[in-house]
Amino acid sequence: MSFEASNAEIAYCPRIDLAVVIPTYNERGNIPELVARIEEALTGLDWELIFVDDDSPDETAEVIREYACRDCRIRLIHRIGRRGLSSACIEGILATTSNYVAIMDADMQHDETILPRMLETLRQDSLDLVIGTRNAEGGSMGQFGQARVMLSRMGQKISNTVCQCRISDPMSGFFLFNRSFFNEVVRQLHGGGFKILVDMLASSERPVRFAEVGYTFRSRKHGTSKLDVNTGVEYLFLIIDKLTGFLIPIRFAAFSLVGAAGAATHLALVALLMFHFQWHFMSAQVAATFVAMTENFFLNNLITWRDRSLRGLRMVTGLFSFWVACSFGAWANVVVARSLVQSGARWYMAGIAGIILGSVWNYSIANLFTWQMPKRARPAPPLEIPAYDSELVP
Ligand SMILES: Nc1nc2c(ncn2[C@@H]2O[C@H](COP(=O)(O)OP(=O)(O)OP(=O)(O)O)[C@@H](O)[C@H]2O)c(=O)[nH]1
Ligand SMILES: [Mg+2]
Repeated sequence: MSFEASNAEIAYCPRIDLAVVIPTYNERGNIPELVARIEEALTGLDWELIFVDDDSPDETAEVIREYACRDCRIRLIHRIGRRGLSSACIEGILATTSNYVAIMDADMQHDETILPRMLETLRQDSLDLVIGTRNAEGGSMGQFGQARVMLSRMGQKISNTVCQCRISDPMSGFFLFNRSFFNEVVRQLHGGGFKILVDMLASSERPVRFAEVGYTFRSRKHGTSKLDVNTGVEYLFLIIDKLTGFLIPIRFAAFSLVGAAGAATHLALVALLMFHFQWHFMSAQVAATFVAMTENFFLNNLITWRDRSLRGLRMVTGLFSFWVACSFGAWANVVVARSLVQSGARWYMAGIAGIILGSVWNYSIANLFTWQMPKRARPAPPLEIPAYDSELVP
């Protein structure tokens, strides 16, 4: 069948003025009001709303699916075995055909009523990006606590090291952009963490044409914030990634740094046990190995695999599997180093080869087994979906 013929069979394909991509994780309480607010704010425009949910335990996806069944402008991308705000946004953006795309949060902190103005500004001035800002004229941090304001300012200063332009609110998660700009940067995106705007700005190879529209940041309506220590670590990883230009795989770099900390602990402990407590070398070595492996497990749980962090019973089983994996790694390290020395290699080259092999082994096994993505089994509470009375819904 020719392309023309198959084209002719497509009877109607509505033009979309604006796609709004909303990442969600445990936001079921916010969905009904959010949908109603966006529908009201975008009256007169042809829009679509794309939710990207990471299999929220509170079954946010089921609530969204109910809306999507009743209104074809509402769509759901339900990701299983994946986590991450930025990667969810990227997937949502790639799923729409709209030339103009907005990103906003589900918790109603972003003021949806400025979306039409943002779109108009972008179109009129042929810009790449329009950012909803809390730090310029017409904007405010609202009820945001002092500590969070300081944190946001710090993040803003750090972002200046990688961004191509000076914007007043790079920490904003509320912005609207032209698809052609996204296409330019998409292959350079880091894609991890929370700060997709910084990622996009830092990935551009030319100065970005942007404008800012002020708004007052509101308080979260329902649910809880997903911001935690990990978010800060992920932000630093994004910055390092942008500064080093993808040279280092971030998770492996974190694993290696944790490993280096473990090696330091190991050596210090062996010295302490031998020279202060008069232990025999082998006993000191065994004790120090277990302490270092345990320290590494907890640091990796906190930093390296922060997105799959183990808790409760899974933490205990994870620790055992990590011990087993690392014991094999240590064994492989010694065997390889010994056979290299026996075949004439210098001791330090053999040592380095053993360490590399052991580390890659430990990393792979930990990634595959200890911190594998969990399967969700917990049933969510029953759904209570309010009536949806859009005039436009058939
Ligand atoms: N799909 C997906 N969405 C996420 C993930 N983490 C957070 N989100 C969503 O991203 C948006 C922003 O998350 P928030 O927890 O509100 O973070 P924040 O706005 O930076 O922080 P607060 O000011 O404390 O609310 C919300 O809509 C979350 O539901 C994730 O791992 N996957
Ligand atoms: Mg929020």
